[in-house]
Amino acid sequence: MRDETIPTHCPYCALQCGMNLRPGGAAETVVEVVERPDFPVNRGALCGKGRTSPALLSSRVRLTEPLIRSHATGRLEPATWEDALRTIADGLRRTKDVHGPDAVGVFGGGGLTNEKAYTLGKFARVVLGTSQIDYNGRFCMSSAAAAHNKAFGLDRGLPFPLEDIPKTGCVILVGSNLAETMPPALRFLTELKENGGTLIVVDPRRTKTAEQADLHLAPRPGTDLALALGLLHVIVAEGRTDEAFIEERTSGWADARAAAMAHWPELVERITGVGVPQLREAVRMFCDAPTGMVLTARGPEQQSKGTDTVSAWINLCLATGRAGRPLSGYGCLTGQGNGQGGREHGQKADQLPGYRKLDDPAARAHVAEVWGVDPESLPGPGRSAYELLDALGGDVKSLLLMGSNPVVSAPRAAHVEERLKSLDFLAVADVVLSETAALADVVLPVTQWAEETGTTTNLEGRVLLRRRAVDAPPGVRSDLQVLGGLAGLLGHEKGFPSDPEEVFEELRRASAGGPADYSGITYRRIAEEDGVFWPCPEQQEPEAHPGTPRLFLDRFATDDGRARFVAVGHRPAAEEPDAEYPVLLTTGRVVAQYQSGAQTRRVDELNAAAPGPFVELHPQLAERIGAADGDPVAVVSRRGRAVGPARITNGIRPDTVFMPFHWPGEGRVNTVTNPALDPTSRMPEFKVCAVRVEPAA
Ligand SMILES: Nc1nc2c(c(=O)[nH]1)N[C@H]1C(S)=C(S)[C@@H](COP(=O)(O)OP(=O)(O)OC[C@H]3O[C@@H](n4cnc5c(=O)[nH]c(N)nc54)[C@H](O)[C@@H]3O)O[C@H]1N2
Ligand SMILES: Nc1nc2c(c(=O)[nH]1)N[C@H]1C(S)=C(S)[C@@H](COP(=O)(O)OP(=O)(O)OC[C@H]3O[C@@H](n4cnc5c(=O)[nH]c(N)nc54)[C@H](O)[C@@H]3O)O[C@H]1N2
Ligand code: SF4
Ligand SMILES: [Mo]
Repeated sequence: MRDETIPTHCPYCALQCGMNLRPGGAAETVVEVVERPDFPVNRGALCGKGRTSPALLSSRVRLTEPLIRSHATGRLEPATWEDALRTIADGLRRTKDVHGPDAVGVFGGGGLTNEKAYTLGKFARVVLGTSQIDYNGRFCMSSAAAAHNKAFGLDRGLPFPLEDIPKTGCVILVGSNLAETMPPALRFLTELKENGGTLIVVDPRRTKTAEQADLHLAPRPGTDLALALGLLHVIVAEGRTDEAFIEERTSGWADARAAAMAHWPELVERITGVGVPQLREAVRMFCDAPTGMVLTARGPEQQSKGTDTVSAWINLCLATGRAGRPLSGYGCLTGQGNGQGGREHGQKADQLPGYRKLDDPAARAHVAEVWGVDPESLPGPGRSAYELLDALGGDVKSLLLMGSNPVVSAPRAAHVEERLKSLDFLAVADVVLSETAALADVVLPVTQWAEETGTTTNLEGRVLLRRRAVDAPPGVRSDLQVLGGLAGLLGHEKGFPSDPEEVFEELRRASAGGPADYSGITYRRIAEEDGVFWPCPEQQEPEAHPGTPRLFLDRFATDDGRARFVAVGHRPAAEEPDAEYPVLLTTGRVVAQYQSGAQTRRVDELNAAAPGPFVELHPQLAERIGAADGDPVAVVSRRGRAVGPARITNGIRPDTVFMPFHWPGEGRVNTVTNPALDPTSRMPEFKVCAVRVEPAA
């Protein structure tokens, strides 16, 4: 252990708050977190998860030795690294020999560093030769990514730094509860209002975030597309479009306009439940301000029409000239620690590093050269995350999983659990024995953020350096060591270094010239500059490229430089309420738990704050089913049932119930959710399905 204070970033969400780590601290942790006020994103502030993150470094709660499932007992038993890696290599090779390379699957995560995501994608394509790789980011921001690419020719979550938000005139925040999901970012909204700006929040629930709004619109879950189209209709009808901007900077307006004009405010009121006066008020607020932003998060995106929904919100920005200009634009608030970088460097089914397309011959040639392989040897695009999980035990027989816990977090989770159990072979690398790791044939204990160095790219597109601050416990290895070890056993001695900086240097070359160009970024620059925004192509000294905090100010990243309107029309959710399942279920998060809870459920302070699931429902619905506050309530869909205590509140629509998804067992809401997929992004419909709500006697 070193004794200086080491600047680094939080292991959890996409805000990637800066923190300092100092050796020592509470008895059960090896480091303590100290404020890092100089980092501009959070200026020292941390939520409870970041503050308590060192608790997970303690060996009391984590895995510290490899485990192999014993044939004799059926249980996971401690094993040596040598045996564990050999068992995995044998398992994957056997599947490949008997059933071909595409029978081996790989599943990654948006929490993995850039170096890990890059190496995992390379490992799948080069060592295994499989097309069957995807990751949990598909469940997260894929709809926004798809809409970004369509409209702007480039997908970076935010086209501007967070510090621009307080300076704009009006923000429409759609389906983001950032007061709970990124608490230090709430400051940007508070400052917006202090500066005289206005805030509109769109959420079926009156969340802590919605409480901050000047105007709260509470649509029925799954109707954001109609809402955005209705607003655009009013904008056109009231003559509030920016014709000069449309003419100079965009294409496709005529069709998008015609599509929006079919969505009369009265029709939109019927679909969404948001009144016409509120629609007009929202348009007035947004268009009266000289500048404006629309920010979306999982609410409108995790729908079977998430891509079209985001396109509709982008259309609204383009039609009003709120894009491609200072202090205006559309942005998506990406979620996971490396939700941005994790979607750029090749763990996605259709992707090569640098956000290149796997089916683009020039991209294949470039990356194949960096990898020293024949472009012909690279497989084509594979299945999306849910489709891959659904195929387990079918034509995908073995799986290597790193950085996700789908038993809790995947839609239709009981089915996914059963698919995982039907595999010939499952290997999981994790820091804890997650519900998914507990099903594995081999479990590998890996190092954590404070024990390893690596880069992440936060929701602003800012590439950051997490630094190693402490030694890992003996018995634990890094994900890069794991992949390098397996590659060696599978005949690839070279090309899989375990030193993160060495991997990053290769990633720079692989990304050079691609949409997400990191070639001008080095560990040293990141350290000196509070992070570097991509794209940052390599240029000759002394004029290094400064990085790109703000995108699209001169031109969009399309071939002709114009942003593209996409003509979209409303359609219902994949599953609408009926007599048998009359209520809408939506799902999301609470402040003290993270994702599947694999990590945060092991931290005492967080567990005390959020000990278990609950069912949020309106007093009218509670009365109709005869439930009092705290009574166990069952939420039942065509896929299964989840139970939690009733939490009765006026802050939710009477036709909707809400459950957070952080827990396994009978409170696992993903037993209930609908895996209906968006046709473009293949995002599952986590945010709306039809359910019955009843006392769980
Ligand atoms: N505490 C905590 N913070 C986290 C995470 C966590 O698990 N816990 N996860 C991180 C990750 S990976 C992500 S992706 C982000 C997610 O961050 P958010 O998107 O803020 O989180 P959610 O709670 O999933 O959804 C946001 C809101 O969408 C609303 N909503 C539900 N249905 C609809 C709908 O149909 N339309 C609209 N407009 N809104 C709807 C919900 O009521 C909810 O308040 O958070 C990140 N931060
Ligand atoms: N109903 C419903 N379901 C949802 C959502 C929702 O809103 N509603 N949101 C979806 C979204 S946006 C997301 S992002 C997913 C997230 O859901 P998951 O993919 O399950 O995400 P985590 O719980 O973060 O799982 C990460 C796992 O990897 C481990 N881990 C952490 N860091 C590392 C590392 O560096 N290496 C390795 N090998 N392991 C590591 C953790 O211990 C944990 O077990 O859930 C989705 N599921
Ligand atoms: S807001 Fe996100 S990055 Fe910041 S401390 Fe909390 S979990 Fe960590
Ligand atoms: Mo996410």
